[in-house]
Amino acid sequence: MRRHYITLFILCLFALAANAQPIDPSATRATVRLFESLREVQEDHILYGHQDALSYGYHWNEYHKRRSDVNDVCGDFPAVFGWDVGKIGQQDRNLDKVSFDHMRDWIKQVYKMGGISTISWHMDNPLTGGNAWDTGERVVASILPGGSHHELYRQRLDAFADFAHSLRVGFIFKKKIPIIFRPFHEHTGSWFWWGQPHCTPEEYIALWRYTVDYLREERGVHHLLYGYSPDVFRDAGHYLECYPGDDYVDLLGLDDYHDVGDHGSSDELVRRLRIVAQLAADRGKIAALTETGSEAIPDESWWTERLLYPIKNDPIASRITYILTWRNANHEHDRPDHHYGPVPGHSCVPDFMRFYEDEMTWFVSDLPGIY
Ligand code: BMA
Repeated sequence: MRRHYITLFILCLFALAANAQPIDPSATRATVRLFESLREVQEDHILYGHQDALSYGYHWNEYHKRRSDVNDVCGDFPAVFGWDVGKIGQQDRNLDKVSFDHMRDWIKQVYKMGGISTISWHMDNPLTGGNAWDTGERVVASILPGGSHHELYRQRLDAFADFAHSLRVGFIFKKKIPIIFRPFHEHTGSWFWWGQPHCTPEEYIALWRYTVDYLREERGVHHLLYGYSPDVFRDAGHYLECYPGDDYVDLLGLDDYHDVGDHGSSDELVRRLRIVAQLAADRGKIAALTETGSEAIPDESWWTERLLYPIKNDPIASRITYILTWRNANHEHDRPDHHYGPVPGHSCVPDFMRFYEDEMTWFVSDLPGIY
């Protein structure tokens, strides 16, 4: 008898998981397909992603339609491409000088290649006019409905909604390009104005829910999957402290540079990813390592020994759908070695090739039709 109950319980879990769908009941077909494809991928593969992959690379920033350091190294493109809309609606280039017009073209290019785009937002501080790292004031309360700077926040959301609506392909029947949208990331850290020390969990959750509701209901944006991506956290309770709820999140992420850096341990990365992947599985969501990397990659075996093998060897952590490493800055004066992806000729390339050739990692050419 007991065995029947257990079987029934497992079947119910499968049924629940099979019914998993994006939080937006009006999500476009392609968005639903992306969500489903990512849930299928998680069974056996991990997609590789790179921030600003097409925009510029280490020591180059002239415009190319389809150039990336990753492709220069291994002959394939990432499966996931990260973009950032910091300064949207304020100027025609983002905070890293990427033109929004070019970004739109590249996002279309990614879609045509069969890849996936994800957007983060290093949003300037609406209260002080400083940047995302300007944490001086209690900003979140001021931009919630009724707050002194709510109107300005809405204008920012309008600028983002306009950009999102412009991401479409096709001639007569235009199709919107699905995007994994990852606002207010790394809030368990103290460096951004939306970070945990600068607002209460209630305020953070209210801001998140307002943002989703506004984009969905007021602006009719129905091609986003919403990603929640704290920085390192202690335990499941801490991870969920600012969680906006299952009706507001599609993807449970983790931004973790700490555990893969000089003073971290991959065991801790795996411990945290197990928590994230398990929470996601329980809720019918997707899990991902939404940001990571080792600046300038001094460890020649970083890609496999520090990142891939520890994750791959764990049955729960390996259920994440993608790993995104941060950008390869274009040799900026103040940060000459600010790169997290591979670079031709770099000492990590042989190990990156092992990462690339591993049957678990998927690049864009490995992707089946995901939309
Ligand atoms: C940070 C750094 C900054 C950059 C920001 C947004 O981690 O790479 O130089 O401006 O991300 O891309």
